[in-house]
Amino acid sequence: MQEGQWAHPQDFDRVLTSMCTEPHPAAREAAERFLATNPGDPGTYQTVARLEERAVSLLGGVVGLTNPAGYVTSGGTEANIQAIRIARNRADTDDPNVVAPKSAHFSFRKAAELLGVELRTAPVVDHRASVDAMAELVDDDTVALVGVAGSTEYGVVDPIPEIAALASDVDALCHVDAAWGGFYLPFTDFSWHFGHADIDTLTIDPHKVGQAAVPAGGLLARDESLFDSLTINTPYLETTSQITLTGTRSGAGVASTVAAMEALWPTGYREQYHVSMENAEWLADALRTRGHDVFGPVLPLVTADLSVPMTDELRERGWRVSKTGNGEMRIVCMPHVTRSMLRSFVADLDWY
Ligand code: 0PR
Repeated sequence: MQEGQWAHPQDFDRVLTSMCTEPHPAAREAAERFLATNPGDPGTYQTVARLEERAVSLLGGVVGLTNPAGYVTSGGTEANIQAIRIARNRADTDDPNVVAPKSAHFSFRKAAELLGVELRTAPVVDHRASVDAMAELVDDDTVALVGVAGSTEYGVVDPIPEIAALASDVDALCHVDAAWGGFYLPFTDFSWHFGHADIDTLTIDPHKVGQAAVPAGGLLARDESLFDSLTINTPYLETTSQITLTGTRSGAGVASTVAAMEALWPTGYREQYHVSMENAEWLADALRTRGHDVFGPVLPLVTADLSVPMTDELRERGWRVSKTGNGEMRIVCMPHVTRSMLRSFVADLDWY
């Protein structure tokens, strides 16, 4: 591991697909310091347990909660699974279903399969959830409605207040997936969090736009009692119960979340939002000028109808690019994506 191909991880300088990014230097340093700590055993690892409380409090400030409940998960997948688990465990039905837009992340399919919940997906309009279409799918066995704030493929924001109102009409919980969008959205006019709508749980991932180390996801709830139905007894630990999905957890993720957020919230994240959004707008213009059909940016993410051979050629040249389910090229303007990177990307497109 000292030398050769394993000595260094990949550079980010041609990565246009990832929703992870270079951690903030303070996050990197904190992650290393807390590598051998386990927030899954807070009785023994008390320092990291206190840091997790700090992380939840900082995350609460981002998502409009004055008295936040939650924990640092292994990522958006765990947070989404746990949110659906809460909804399923609280509801009084043998045949639970969850209603989500088709654009919801595939982690909800994992949740449905694991939890024995039917996932009903509603058509979208312009890539956004249609509340009318969701309303057609709800019934007495609906335990949760999902809205996405910053969708994986197109970066759009669903009408969260309307989805929350529909959830409350059918006595279901409302979960918002802001795993990717959560650190960009505070600087927009969108209604997406606990302060804007009557939502119950929310996913926001520090290891994405939050610039913490991997793994660090976040699950927040409007009230601590929502976690009651997840309690599992842990008789031989100093703390005698757990509400998390995994047992041993990453102290590095927790510590780096606090370090990144203390360094960046709110000024650094605000600047990053503006830089990333301007980059995405610049790229969208450059692609439109070249005759491509472009969607976005709503948040810093652009899709365009680039041909498959073109995508293959770009990959040959080292660009990490991916495609949507509809075959469009998708470019995620994460903090590591700079204007000069995009200029050289467009220059390679012009060569083609
Ligand atoms: N919710 C949304 C809206 C997401 O975009 C993602 C992941 C998740 C939940 C799940 O989060 P975790 O992957 O943390 O469990 N979206 C990206 C995707 O699936 C994740 C990703 C990140 C993929 C970095 C590649 C990569 O290099 O495309």
